[in-house]
Amino acid sequence: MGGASRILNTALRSKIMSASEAASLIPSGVNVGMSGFTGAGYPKEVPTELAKRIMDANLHGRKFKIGVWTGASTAPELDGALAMVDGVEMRLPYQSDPTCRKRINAGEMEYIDIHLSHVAQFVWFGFLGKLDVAVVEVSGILEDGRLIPSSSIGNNKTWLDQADKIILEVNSWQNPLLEGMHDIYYGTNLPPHRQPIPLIRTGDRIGEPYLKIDPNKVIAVVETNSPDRNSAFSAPDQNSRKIAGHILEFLEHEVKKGRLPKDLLPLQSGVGNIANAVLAGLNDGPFENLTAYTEVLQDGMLEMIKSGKLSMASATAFSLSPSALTELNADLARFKDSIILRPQEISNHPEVIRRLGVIAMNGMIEADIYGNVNSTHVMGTQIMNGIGGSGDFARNAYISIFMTPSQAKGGQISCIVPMASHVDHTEHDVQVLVTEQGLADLRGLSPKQRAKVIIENCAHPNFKPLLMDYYKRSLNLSPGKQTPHLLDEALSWHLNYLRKGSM
Ligand code: 0RQ
Repeated sequence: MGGASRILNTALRSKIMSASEAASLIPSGVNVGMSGFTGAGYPKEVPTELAKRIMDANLHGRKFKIGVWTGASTAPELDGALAMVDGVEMRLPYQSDPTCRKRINAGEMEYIDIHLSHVAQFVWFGFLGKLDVAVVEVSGILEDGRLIPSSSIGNNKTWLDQADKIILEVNSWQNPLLEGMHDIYYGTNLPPHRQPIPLIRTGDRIGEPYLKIDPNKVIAVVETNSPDRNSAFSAPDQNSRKIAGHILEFLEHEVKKGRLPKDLLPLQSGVGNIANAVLAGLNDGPFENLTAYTEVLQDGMLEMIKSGKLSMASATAFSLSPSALTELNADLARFKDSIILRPQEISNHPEVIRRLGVIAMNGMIEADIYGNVNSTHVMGTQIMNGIGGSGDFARNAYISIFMTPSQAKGGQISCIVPMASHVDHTEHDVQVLVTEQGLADLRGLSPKQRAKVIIENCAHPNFKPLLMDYYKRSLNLSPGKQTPHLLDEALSWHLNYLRKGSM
């Protein structure tokens, strides 16, 4: 399988063992920091072997659970396998796995939804308890023991530094040309000794291409040869294309007004089909020489690098469909100079995002008429994925844009509601809302002015009269006129759907 040639350090070569032997070194009750970010660079075999051990323990009446900390979402071999056997006591900071989601919403798995930029420093501060084991995929080990990172970095630097024990998966499927693409910054001291992050442009390199470890902490090295798993994007539908169109028109308007330069400012784009459609729109649009300072590099950005529209993309992970991944790997030398992968505390660093003036574009579940955004909870109580990096970017962006189709579940649910059933991004962090119906520019508007623009521009015609009626009656009857609400009605808006049994 050719993996051996990727482990050039003799001491670490002597620790090669099977995934099942390595998994047997992870006891119940520990916190495990795993690599993995949006389906890239996660360990492929040790978690699956661990899941088998957990199932075996369960069959013998023994409880076996661990804490699972990652960069962000992973894949069926990690989140899916461990959730299936009910092996996760506590999950953080982001997931998007259906089995995991089911367990969390059934109350069978604890989950902490954390801003992605917070995770590493919370671990360094000691806020989350002890990290016992790191299980990290790398694409190679140098003679001197330094590690060539894989297709995501996420929190790997922190896991390797903070864990007592390290298990490495060396995946020979990963393209050897990844070497040199990473920029690992080792300068994040703890307060009160923090220094400014010396990153001024998206393409700046401020660290080194390799991860450093204490080789004595390594308890196992496992050779693997398996692909990253990501699902394909669906072709942009009519709604996504309309949303993309509104955003492009807005950006052109901002350039005309002199509020954005002709080559815009660094782009951040969330995950999902709408985000990808916006990138496709930008690829066909008038803007040249664009850059991205984002956390995931998805298909749309790869297309933009190919076409020459995007000259530099900084991220912490790839999030590519299988066909885009094949294309990237076939031609990595060509893409290499335009891509930098960084630890997620740098890709999502508030200081850097604010300095660069990032244009943030993220999906949402619902927004209320005053501009509060729910990115995470369906009907207020059921987690979808998590806040991910959306808060890191929204709070600190030059312009923060949130987008969604105006309706969900075949038109049964309005994504514009009187009062958001859960708030991830407050009215203070949201400058623009977009649906296929139109765009609401909320800058400089008071809550009452925002309500009119949001209902008028973004709500679906099927819900517009209901929302306008709610707003007008609130204006008359609400005790406070700053952000008028009829609290009992606001709550029953969601309850009505729940009662109908449509959720
Ligand atoms: O569920 O597939 O079961 O029908 O939510 O909705 O419309 O496919 O949209 O894929 O863009 O996801 C907010 C979840 C949107 C995503 C969210 C249901 C809908 C469907 C998905 P079904 P769509 P998207 C960088 C930034 C937080 C993290 C983030 C997300 C499913 O964008 O996770 O931004 N964001 N990270 O039917 C009930 C509503 C609904 C609803 C949608 N109002 N009520 N259900 N749905 N609206 C990346 C990272 O941080 C890693």
